[in-house]
Amino acid sequence: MNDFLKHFQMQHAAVPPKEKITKTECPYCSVQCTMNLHEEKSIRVSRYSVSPNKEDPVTDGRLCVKGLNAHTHAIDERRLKSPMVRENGKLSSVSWEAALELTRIQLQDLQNKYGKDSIGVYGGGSLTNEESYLLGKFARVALQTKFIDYNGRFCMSAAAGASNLTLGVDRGLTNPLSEVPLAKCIILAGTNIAECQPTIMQYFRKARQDGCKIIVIDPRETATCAIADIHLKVKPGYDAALVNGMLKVIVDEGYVDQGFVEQRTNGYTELKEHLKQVSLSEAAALSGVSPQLIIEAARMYGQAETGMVFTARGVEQHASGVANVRNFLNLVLLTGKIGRPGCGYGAITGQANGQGGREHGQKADQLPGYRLIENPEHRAYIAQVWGVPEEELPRKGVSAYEMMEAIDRGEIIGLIILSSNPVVSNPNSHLVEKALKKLKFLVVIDLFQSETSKFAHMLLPGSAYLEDEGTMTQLEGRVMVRRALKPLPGKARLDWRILCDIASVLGKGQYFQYESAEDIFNELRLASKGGLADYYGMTYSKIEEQKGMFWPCPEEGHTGTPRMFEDRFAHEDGRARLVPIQHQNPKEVPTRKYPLILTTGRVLQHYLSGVQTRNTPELNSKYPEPLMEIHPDAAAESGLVNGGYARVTSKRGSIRLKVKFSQKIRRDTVFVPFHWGEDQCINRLTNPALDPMCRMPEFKVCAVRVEPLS
Ligand SMILES: Nc1nc2c(c(=O)[nH]1)N[C@H]1C(S)=C(S)[C@@H](COP(=O)(O)OP(=O)(O)OC[C@H]3O[C@@H](n4cnc5c(=O)[nH]c(N)nc54)[C@H](O)[C@@H]3O)O[C@H]1N2
Ligand SMILES: Nc1nc2c(c(=O)[nH]1)N[C@H]1C(S)=C(S)[C@@H](COP(=O)(O)OP(=O)(O)OC[C@H]3O[C@@H](n4cnc5c(=O)[nH]c(N)nc54)[C@H](O)[C@@H]3O)O[C@H]1N2
Ligand code: SF4
Ligand SMILES: [Mo]
Repeated sequence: MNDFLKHFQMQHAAVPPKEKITKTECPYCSVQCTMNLHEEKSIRVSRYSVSPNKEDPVTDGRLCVKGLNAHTHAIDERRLKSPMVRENGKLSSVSWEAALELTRIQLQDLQNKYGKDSIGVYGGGSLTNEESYLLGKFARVALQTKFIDYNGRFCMSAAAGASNLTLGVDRGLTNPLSEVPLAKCIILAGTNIAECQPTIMQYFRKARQDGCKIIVIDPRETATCAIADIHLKVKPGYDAALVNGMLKVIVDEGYVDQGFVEQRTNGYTELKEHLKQVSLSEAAALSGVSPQLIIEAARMYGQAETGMVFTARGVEQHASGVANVRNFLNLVLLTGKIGRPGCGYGAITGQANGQGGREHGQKADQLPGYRLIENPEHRAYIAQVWGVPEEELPRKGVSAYEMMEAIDRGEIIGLIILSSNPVVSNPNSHLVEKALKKLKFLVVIDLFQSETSKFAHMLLPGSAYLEDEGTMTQLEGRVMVRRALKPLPGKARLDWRILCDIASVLGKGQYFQYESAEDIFNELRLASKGGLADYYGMTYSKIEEQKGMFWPCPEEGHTGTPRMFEDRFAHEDGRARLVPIQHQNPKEVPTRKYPLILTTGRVLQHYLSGVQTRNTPELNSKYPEPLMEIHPDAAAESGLVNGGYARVTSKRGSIRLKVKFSQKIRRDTVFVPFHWGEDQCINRLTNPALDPMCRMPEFKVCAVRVEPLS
């Protein structure tokens, strides 16, 4: 060994790498697990790893495999590090000044020629509350366009619609998770918690240990079924029919909480009349669940002293999504199981900030704090907070997929996408690709190149969770502060700064003067004041002290609202609405040509459109391509072999998928996860039929045919 090397090694031995430990929150699902990020700094490189945070208020330090690897994508070398502009089909790096100047020219030119509404804005549920709020303000004030919507339209809109109609307000869980173990019967409908919110399974396991009965409703025997006492293997699209059967048993066998129904609800007479027409045998025939099991499940829930009902996308992502959820809420209300410990409802929120992202104005019809853009008082209040004339605020626009249709028709000509990958996540993605190609100006603000950025004229490098500070509202309605831990890579900028920068070149800078995310939060507090989702009483320091605060929190001295609806519902008369739900068939049912039902969803290792998790080797290696789950009997009929490939075809398209036999799925149904793009994108096949009220697409049912491929 030469002297230099010896010297070098001794130096190294003398200076052990320095470790810095900081707290952050997972960027993926709605549980928002907190964790410790370890940075080991040696001379040239930093090494990062993650350890559980035992002081987490919800998970006692549990993390799932996605959380354990979440930092990998954020520190990846392939992150976007400079603005890029497409010239002659190729993206090349430009300075921020050039990118912003080009953006100004393009946006002003299009708006001068085609009107303010020729530009659309499309957001996402991974954004902080501050950014979701700012994006809404950016569309209405900087661009003055009515066209803004976001990916949460595909996620929470049906549950939100149902909760608003029935309860008067939409907050994902009406009770904190800590009350789950107090429930004596729990219904989990279309929610696969074991794979999608794994770190909260402990609450359900604890409930079960304490004697709670658990009913799972899902066309597949999922990992969540491991805790089920009863599994109702419902036919996709037939939940409302199944619940009508359960409601009938509850009324006929006397499990109705008469006092609660009289004092706290409207509509019982109409519901009772409607249930007279329902026959148990028809409910069973439609839903594919035997009458005995329907009766057993209804008795289990009806007789329990306390109970909770949870729904997620399995029930909600249908053209009848609002009606489906309202029928589950009928169950909750008829039995008086809400507003007390261990009694409540929960729509299990999906994205990191799926809850906050739907409250502060990135939805087409909405202003901050759940205010409505068509309500004159709401408009006047927000116009005053923003310092603009009320008449200048645009009216309501259209939902996410309808924006794609408007682009296809040539009504929207320029689009800014912040934190979403619509080419993979919209239904009927052929139309989306066709539409995006027609845009004269598409700006994508992302961390990586994506299936959507292929169509971008300009690609701007945004911020990942480790760099971006702000608040996130997790599934319980608990607002948390996430601190920034790392500098941005290269020339990337904070997402909210990018919006302020664009506003500034458009001459609207005076409305977007913020020094920090906290500044934006303080404006959001005021904008939400007096609204249903009221954050006025929260501050960063109070939130941190209390380890999160539940909204509504209307005054400065207020400590937040963990349990909702103890005395009254949010409708003006304080009462919840019972409502008769007529079962409706899915918009597409199997035929001779398309004999199977396709349903879609998630797997543990991947997240949404997959851009982040497919770029994480530890996750991608465990589940590298989409698998089509099919029952061996159905597969045999079509000549498919396990591990072989199949062509899967719907009316809208056809893709090639690897086949995975599963005894756990219904014989009439195949399941495909949606985390992949291009030739593996299952949304090339899905049906864009929309719910008439909330505009949720029917991701969970369409008709397909499967054929073997060599
Ligand atoms: N690993 C992982 N976790 C995630 C995500 C992710 O991408 N990956 N995404 C996050 C987001 S944004 C969301 S929205 C949530 C989603 O969380 P979930 O809604 O739990 O996830 P999905 O897999 O879409 O659907 C849940 C279940 O619905 C069932 N299902 C299908 N059709 C029907 C039906 O007609 N009726 C009933 N009752 N069930 C049906 C499916 O078999 C599936 O098991 O997960 C969050 N967590
Ligand atoms: N068939 C089918 N389709 C579905 C569903 C289904 O169950 N079945 N589920 C629907 C649901 S519930 C959802 S939520 C949608 C989600 O659909 P998408 O919004 O398309 O999903 P994401 O993968 O979250 O897209 C996020 C994009 O933004 C980037 N990104 C992530 N974080 C940040 C950030 O902080 N800043 C910036 N600038 N960029 C960021 C990522 O790299 C990625 O490219 O998909 C829907 N589509
Ligand atoms: S459960 Fe959700 S928030 Fe927690 S580590 Fe896993 S993906 Fe992240
Ligand atoms: Mo979602």
